[in-house]
Amino acid sequence: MNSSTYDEVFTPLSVNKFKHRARIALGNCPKQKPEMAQNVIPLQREASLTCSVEELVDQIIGPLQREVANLITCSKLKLEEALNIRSHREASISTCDLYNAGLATSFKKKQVYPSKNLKVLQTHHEQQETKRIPKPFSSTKIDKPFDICSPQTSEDLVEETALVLGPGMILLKHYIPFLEQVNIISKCRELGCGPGGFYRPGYNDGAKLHRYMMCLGLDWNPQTKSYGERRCHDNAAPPLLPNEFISLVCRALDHSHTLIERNLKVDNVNDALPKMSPDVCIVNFYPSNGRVGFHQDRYETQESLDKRLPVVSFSIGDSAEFLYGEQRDVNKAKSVLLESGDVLIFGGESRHIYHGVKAIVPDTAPPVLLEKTGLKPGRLNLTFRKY
Ligand SMILES: O=C(O)CCC(=O)C(=O)O
Repeated sequence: MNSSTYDEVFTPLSVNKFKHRARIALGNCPKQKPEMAQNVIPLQREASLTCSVEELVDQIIGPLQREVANLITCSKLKLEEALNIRSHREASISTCDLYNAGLATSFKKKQVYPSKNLKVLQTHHEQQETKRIPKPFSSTKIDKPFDICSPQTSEDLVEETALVLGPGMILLKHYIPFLEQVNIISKCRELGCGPGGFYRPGYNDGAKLHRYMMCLGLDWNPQTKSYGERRCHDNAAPPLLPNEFISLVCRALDHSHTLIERNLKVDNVNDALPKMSPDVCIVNFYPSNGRVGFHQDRYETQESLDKRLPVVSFSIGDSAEFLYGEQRDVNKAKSVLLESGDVLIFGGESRHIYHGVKAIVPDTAPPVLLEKTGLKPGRLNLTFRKY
């Protein structure tokens, strides 16, 4: 046996320990508990009777050595792949990437993937453990260490990415951290249950919108398509826009600027996507059958529209099928799924895109979010603008 290759990777079990285990496998160890003997595979027990303990040890180490050598090659390739992907993104490699790439970050931990031959030497307890260890060649992914807590942040659940849907139109996937989603829901609930809170807008002909609505900053009247200081139906003043909402919008815009500067060749990032600090927000709650027709947002002040200041939209809860397009014809619209934690931004050249929510996808909200907040089935949307 070539022990140097083997020693580079992990400390081998001592021959004595192997001998001890081999005796257990052969069923002749006086200390062996009866239930352990039941786990010995009969075929291997017979085979092992025909050779010495030392030969048995060699039979075990040989395949193990090959597997370890394969594991190192496989891990190196995966690490290179991970580094390449990351260098394209100009970001540093994370623990998560290393795990996804199939390589544990802690090289101190020696992980052994037992070969089939080793199974015969395992105690009952070890066999149970082995069942949970992924085999390196059946999957490229190595499990993360066990987390004793449930995922508490959106980063734990999903990876944050960004999509450019058009000029000045960016979708920040899973951007809002879990705890901020929780805070947004609880703030919207608090405001929504007070004066100027959620109601279901209707038209003079009796038709009702397919969503509940609350305005912040200024009231938006869907029937007259105009902003005002007070709501027509109950004269309530809309609640003020909470500072934490404004900060999150500004953060998302700053982040988008950085992404545009790094990844897109634009002469002036401020032209591509002008920055703004919102002063109005429409909070929509879509039940499972909620929707909003294909429309343009063009009722803010002329200054805001001329500057093509962006619309920033947060999605929380169930996912939505969002349609958007340059033309009024909904049949020519593109579709994108907006999930909990997503931030959609459209400003600059995309400020006047047509858009709408075709459908809510039921039961797609993260269960932990529902458990934590008690949010009803449906989707919460906050759409921010500069009036
Ligand atoms: O819910 C959405 O994502 C869109 C809302 C919207 O278009 C609006 O409030 O004008």
